Formats: sequence, C-alpha cells, structure tokens
Amino acid sequence: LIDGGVDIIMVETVFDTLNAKAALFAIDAFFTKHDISYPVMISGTITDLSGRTLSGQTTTAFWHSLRHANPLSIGLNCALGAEQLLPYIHELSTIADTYTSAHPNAGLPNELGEYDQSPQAMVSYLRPFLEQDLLNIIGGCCGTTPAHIAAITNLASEFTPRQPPRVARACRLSGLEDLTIHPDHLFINVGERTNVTGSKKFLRLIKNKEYAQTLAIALEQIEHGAQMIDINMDEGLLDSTEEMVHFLNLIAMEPAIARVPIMIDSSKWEVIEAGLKCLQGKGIVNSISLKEGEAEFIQHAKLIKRYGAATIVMAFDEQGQADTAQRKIEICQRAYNILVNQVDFAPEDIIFDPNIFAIATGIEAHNQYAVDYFEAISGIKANLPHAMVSGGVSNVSFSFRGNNALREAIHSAFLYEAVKRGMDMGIVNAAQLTIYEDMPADIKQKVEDVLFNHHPNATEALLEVAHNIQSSTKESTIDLSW
Ligand code: THG
Repeated sequence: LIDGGVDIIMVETVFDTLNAKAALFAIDAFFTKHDISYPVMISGTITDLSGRTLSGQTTTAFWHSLRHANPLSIGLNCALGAEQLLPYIHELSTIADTYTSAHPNAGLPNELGEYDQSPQAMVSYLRPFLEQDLLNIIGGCCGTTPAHIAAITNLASEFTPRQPPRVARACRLSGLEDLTIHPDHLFINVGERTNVTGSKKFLRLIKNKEYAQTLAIALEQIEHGAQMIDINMDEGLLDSTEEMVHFLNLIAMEPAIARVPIMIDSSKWEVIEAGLKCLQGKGIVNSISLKEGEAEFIQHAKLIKRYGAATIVMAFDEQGQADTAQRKIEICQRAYNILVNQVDFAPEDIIFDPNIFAIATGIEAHNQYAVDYFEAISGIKANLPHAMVSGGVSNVSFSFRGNNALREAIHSAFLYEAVKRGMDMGIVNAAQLTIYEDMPADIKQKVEDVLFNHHPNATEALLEVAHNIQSSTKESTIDLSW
C-alpha cells in the first residue's frame, strides 16, 4: 500500500479485535523498521443491536484494546445504518481522545440483501451526529453511492468538526468489557487460583487436561469478586507456552470469563509473549524487572507497548530482589524513569510490585517484611505519579500453611494496612477474604503485632489464639461437572 502511494493506512471493518491488534502490531513494526510514519485510522464493526463486535466486545472495550496504537481516528463502519450506529458513535466520541469516524451502510439491507435508503433519508439520520458534535470524519459503507456521498458532503459543510475531549489519565483495561481504574477506585481483586504453582488442584486439572474444570475455577473467582484473573503455567513438567496459549484460547470462548482483563503471569518471556498474542483485550503482563539489566527490560517494555498491555514491574534488579523499603523504592524509581523517559510507556500502565515476602518464618529478619512492603507503597505512591502498586497477598502467610482461617485473618489485616497506604490491586483468593471489620478485636491486635513486628513473641501469641479464628471461605456456587 505504501509503495502504491497511500497517504493513510486504515484498519477497518474490525469484527475481531485480536486480528486488528495483529495488524496494528505489524504496521508499527514496519514503520519502525523503515523509519517512516503514516497516520493510521481504525474502524470497528458493531454487528447487531447487542452493541458488541462479533468477537463480543463493547464499544469502550474495543477502544481500550486499540488505544495504544495512537491512531489518527477511531470509528465504526458497516453492518448498521446511521440510525442504529448513533448510540455507539456517541459512546466512542465521549471516551476517545482522538478523531472519530463513521461510515454507516445505507440503512439495513432488504430481503434481497440490497440497500434502498435514499441519500436524503441517510442524511436525515446523520444530521444528529453532527448536531451532537460526535464526528471528525464521515462517509458511507455498503449501499452508499456517489449521490449519498455528495449529500453527506453537503450536510457536513454546515458544521465544524468535533473537538476531541481531554480524557483523564487512568489505567484503561479490557476483556469483552472495559475495566477503568480511576484515581479514586476501590481495591482491585486479581484472582490467584488459575496458577499451577499456587494451586495443587489447578495443576492437577491442567496435567490431566480436565479443562472444563479449570474454566470453572476461573469463573468461580470472578463470581467471588475478582475483577481480573492471574494465569500462571510455570511448572517444570508442563509445556508452559502451549498450556498458556491453550487456556487463553479456551477462556476467549467463555464470555462470562472473557469479560474481565487477563493478567499473564510467567517468569519466562516466551510464555508472556505467546500469551499476549492471544488477548483481544488490554491485559497486564506479570511481570518484567531489571533483573537481567536495562537492555532486556527496555526491549520487553517496548514489546508490551506494541502488543497493547499494561505491566507489573517487580522490585528486582541486577543485585537481586529488594527486601528493604529503601531498595524497593529505589528500584521502582529507576524502572519508572526508564519506562517513562526512554520507552515512552504510559505511567498509568505501570504497576509496581515491591515484593510481598513471607513473615514469621522463624528467621528474625523476615519479621520486618510486611513493614518494608507498607513503607514501599507510601514511597512509590508519593514519588511516582500515576503508577500503581500491587502484590501477591497470599505470599505473606506462607509460614502458616495448613491453617487457612489464620491465613485469611492475616491477609485481611495486611490488606487493610496496605490499601490505607495506597495499594491499588492485589493477587488474592477472591473467595477467601475475611472482612477486616468482622475480625474480633483481640485477634486483630495479635495479627497486627505480627505484621508490624511489635515484639519478638508476636507469632507465638498469635498461634495461641489461632484456633478461635473463623474462616469466611465461601462455598463454590458453580457446578463443576459440566
Ligand atoms: N507478585 C506477582 N505475581 C505473583 C506473586 C507475587 N504471582 C504468583 C503469586 N505471587 C501470587 N499467587 C499465589 C497463589 C496461591 C498462593 C499464593 C500466591 C497460595 N496457595 C496455597 C498454598 O500454596 O498454600 C495453595 C494451596 C493449594 O490450594 O494448593 O498460597 O507476589 N506479581
């Protein structure tokens, strides 16, 4: 197309956003390789009055999935006439901080598959788009003729183009639906159970290829309040890449699961990249770090940007995992500067994980780990604008394995303290979060003594009352037998 002399590249009639993401990835790679740049237009297709693309996304989710391509315009074309398209263009116009376009059909087809809406009729349906200031670019798709275009041109000449809105900075994710994390958002629960290293049951089901049951685990977390799910297939005896791809493709066919954004969890870049190629929505990479130095960190960050995902950055550098508050904050600051200044990575798409380590392990130095994490949250939130903080909450209670009620109490008190300091999201067992307010005061005090390392006997004192703690674990509401 470029050799032939086009001025603009348009990725259009998008009914599968993953396909569009692949096109946009290729276009960006091509521009970079040849050191050229052309404006890119994107136009999706809402297939029917459900207001969704054929691959199931809402208009807003569609925009969140493609926004990273920084297009000249985002719009809708085909499938519907102007009349039916109006509400979806309205939605796009309010959320898209770029130009908008509409190329409707000349009405809906008749029984013979022909379009018989006249230019005058089409223009009467298009007039509200312009009166409401929804568009920058306007044209026609199926059934439109030069006479329709002439009438549209006439109409458009009466109006001035839309001014794109200023849209507040926020992490804007998507599955089939959007998940927008506004600055005043509530804590975001990320489901931890679809993890072969975090759940014996999930590992067994994956090994035995009992995929229907693995999907039930994913769904159960969402029903218990997970707004995202973390997926991890890192186990020595599995082909992690193959399992990640297989599971993500299965999820994509289950709308009740695919509705939420996906967090791809692996310590291997190949697995993460294979996973990114399966997501039509905007998900989160879990994780990258400075462990192998700056060059690799930058290379991965650039690719994440091109695939259109947010990312978790671990407080890990060439020297190892940070365990003191000071090192956690220093590493996050260094990573932030590289991402924002060198990679041009959106700061609202950076989620720091300053390492939640197990406390009460019997090693004295570990008793300070929760306090260091809490201090790191405050430091990150104070110094790194728009970046968020996450962590694997269940890690903190590893040394109390076997006593789930006690672990839940610790998680709940830990989250209460962490969220107070600005923790934005956490990988948790969504079915197993005790409400902090419901905890008896004496238990609360003893848990806090452990978390804050108030005195050397705090762990023993907590264990003495552990048998009084009630578990809040919710029973599964899902029939696992389908
Ligand atoms: N940071 C980031 N990602 C992470 C972690 C983190 N991913 C993995 C992990 N840590 C978070 N996920 C879990 C999942 C399960 C458990 C802990 C953390 C867990 N599982 C029970 C156990 O091991 O005792 C499961 C028992 C069972 O059912 O088999 O505690 O920190 N970025």
